[in-house]
Amino acid sequence: MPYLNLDESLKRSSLGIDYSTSIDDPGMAESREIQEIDPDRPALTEVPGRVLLVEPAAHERSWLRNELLAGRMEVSEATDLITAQRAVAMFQPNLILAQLRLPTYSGLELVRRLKRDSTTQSIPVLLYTDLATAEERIQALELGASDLISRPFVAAEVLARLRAALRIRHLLTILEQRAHLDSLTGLANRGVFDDRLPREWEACRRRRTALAVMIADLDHFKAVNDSHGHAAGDTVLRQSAATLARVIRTSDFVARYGGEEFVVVAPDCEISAAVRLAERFRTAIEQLRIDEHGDTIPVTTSVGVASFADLTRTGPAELLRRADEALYRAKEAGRNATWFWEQTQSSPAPAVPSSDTEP
Ligand code: GH3
Ligand code: MG
Ligand code: MG
Repeated sequence: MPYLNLDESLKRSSLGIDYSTSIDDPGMAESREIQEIDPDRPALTEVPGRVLLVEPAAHERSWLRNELLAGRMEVSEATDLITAQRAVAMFQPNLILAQLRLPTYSGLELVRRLKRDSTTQSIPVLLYTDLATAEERIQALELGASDLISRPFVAAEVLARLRAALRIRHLLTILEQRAHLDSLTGLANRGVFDDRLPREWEACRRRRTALAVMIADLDHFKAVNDSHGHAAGDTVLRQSAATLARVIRTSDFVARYGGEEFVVVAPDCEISAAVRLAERFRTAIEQLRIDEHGDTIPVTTSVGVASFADLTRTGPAELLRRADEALYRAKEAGRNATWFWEQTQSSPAPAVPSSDTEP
């Protein structure tokens, strides 16, 4: 049965998408990963628990481990803050159950460190101890611990609290991911693009490589809705998005920019490669065959691309403005065309139509 891979989600930080690592590891296409999340499956109680148990006393650890295993949790163990941090990296738990009173550094310090790190901050941490003071309880919650349980407790209560924390984390992950997702096409939405473009700009500026932006706008799309209905229009949008996701490189980022507009951010991409990408998309759209009640809906797109090689002189807004201006010129010149605007050009120019289909 497919289920939410919480480990994968948590690796992507509390926001579900870890932009800092995705820039260095641009093979990540979060829009496609996001679609794998199915909020209705499994029943929330079935989300698998991978618990890191942090307890210095061997007999306590052994008792809790057996109870967790009996509660069908996967368990890894640590005895103090240092071994716990190591285990977090190795085992990648989706829950941590830790004794408040650890040798050298306390459980509070463990919480502080985990919450400071974007790769671990979304892991729920439940602390427990014999007699927590009110001050400790307050501090634990303020640092971001999910709970501070006082002993004596029965194992069933600990398991119930762990499952509750897991359920909340699961729901938060879904909400975080949905907030980044265009629900019609499954692509990243405009908000993600707005965050992503300046980050890719910075990454390419540091590497001294070119950055390209492509904006595509379907031609006469209003007429598609008017002639074939809104549902058929939606199908065209979904298929266009899938086509675009297929023709880009894994290092490129794609989003739905607006109604019938899509945008691609292509790092390390000079103008000639950007134009080839645009032409691959334009020709793939031209060749789409979407049938509606026996009619084939004609679909074409106009595309504007811009690529800057020197990112020290200006900013991402200028790059976007040029891609948009190039798109405008493609529309003005009759549509179903790619126009481009390189940094050194004084105005946009039309691309020679290409039949290159290799990504
Ligand atoms: P142009 O070639 O100049 O781009 O013409 P156009 O008709 O594509 O552009 P216009 O901006 O006039 O119309 C865009 C249309 O896209 C109007 C709007 O109803 C439609 N649209 C926007 N979002 C959606 C959507 O989610 N689903 C559907 N079916 N239509 C949408
Ligand atoms: Mg438009
Ligand atoms: Mg349009």
